[in-house]
Amino acid sequence: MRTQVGIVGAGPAGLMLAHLLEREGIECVVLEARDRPYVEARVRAGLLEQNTIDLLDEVGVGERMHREGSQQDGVRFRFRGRTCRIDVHALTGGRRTMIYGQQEIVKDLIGSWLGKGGELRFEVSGVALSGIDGERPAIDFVHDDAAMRLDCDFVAGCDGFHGVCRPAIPASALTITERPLPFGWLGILAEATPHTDELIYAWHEHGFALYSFRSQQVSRLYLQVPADEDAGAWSDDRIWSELQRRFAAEGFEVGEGPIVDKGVTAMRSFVCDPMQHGRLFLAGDAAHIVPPTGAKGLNLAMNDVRLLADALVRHYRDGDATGLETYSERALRRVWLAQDFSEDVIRLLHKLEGGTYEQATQLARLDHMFRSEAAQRAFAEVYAGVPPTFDF
Ligand code: FAS
Ligand code: PHB
Repeated sequence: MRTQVGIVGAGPAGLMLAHLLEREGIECVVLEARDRPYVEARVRAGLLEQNTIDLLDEVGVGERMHREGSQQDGVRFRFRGRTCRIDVHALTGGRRTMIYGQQEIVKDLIGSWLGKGGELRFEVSGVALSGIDGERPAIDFVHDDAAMRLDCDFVAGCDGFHGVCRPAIPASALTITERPLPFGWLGILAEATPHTDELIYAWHEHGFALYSFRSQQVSRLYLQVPADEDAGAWSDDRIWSELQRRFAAEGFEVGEGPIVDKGVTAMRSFVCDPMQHGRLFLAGDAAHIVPPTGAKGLNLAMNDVRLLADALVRHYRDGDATGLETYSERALRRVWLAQDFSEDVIRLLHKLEGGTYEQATQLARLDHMFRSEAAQRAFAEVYAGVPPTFDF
């Protein structure tokens, strides 16, 4: 097979890149290791920045998001029975966020891509890259028991953290920065009516908690737990009583219901620099992992492919290589800002060492956030996603 851009991975990054290239007349083929039902059922992110909302609209797959998603004009902090609401919409000149499950985005992008006759091979195996240092990279893979080769001009490594693309780059060519974090999140999906219409980030002596949701019938909640915690050690009753404790406030109760999914997500930060080697360009989790504390993982993946698509268009349309040459540096600028923001939410709301000094400084910052419009504006700007002009 032959194409212009070979895309490995049909997650949010790979599928969005395919749409952005196709609309500019650039050919591409997407190769995915898993089957369609699996990738469309994988529960992950849920909070979309304004930039991601705009990108989904731009490529024409935003309709169901606006119909079924929950537009968020603000976000709330809960601590010691007090609630501080940050009016993100007002403080950012009209930008906002959206609650819409990542698996729904993947469903919309796959449906749209196949609907327009886009090339997407599910259940490929043995993916191996060659020639990425030269002008004619190729991707070897097996599909339907047949060995195949995809010749291309560029390879987009959108195959996530455990993919094969980043490891295809010689370790000596990369600087890897990694920081494991000393806690995890116990996340649940419950058939329970959410008792909030905006996200609540909670500070509690016992540790952090997050109240999110997926619809008026489905709640998504998280509890800070030790990194090696076994989700099996948490009965449903224990989960609900701990959530009630951490969100406690006058006249407020967490809405309970059958828990349909629960699991512990380990937390770490990981950055691979550069995000490019020869004709191989990495995007999304293939190049970086941010702890979900700032809800930036999915949004960074979308941002990477927006920059990469723009760079590839300038290459093919204008013969201008500057976009490709500066892609990694520009993408990493936003990656590091997201790392800092995610770390900030950890420092502000998570129990690390514990003890008086940590608690008192956290509560002082929360109290200041409560009283200072400047502090709220600074948080709101990055929370909603700094505008795309930041990347140029
Ligand atoms: P993905 O991992 O989504 O997609 C990569 C694709 O490549 C997968 O479909 C995989 O099957 C495929 N692939 C892998 N190896 C391959 C191979 N050899 N050949 C072919 N295909 C291959 N982010 C947030 O912003 N907010 C959150 O709340 C949040 N929660 C999360 C919860 C969990 C449990 C996890 C794991 C992540 C969470 N994230 C969250 C981060 C998450 O959303 C990622 O940032 C996002 O999935 C990144 O998208 P991609 O880079 O497309 O990678
Ligand atoms: C979610 O809705 O799953 C979610 C929202 C915000 C986060 C993390 C997860 O920071």
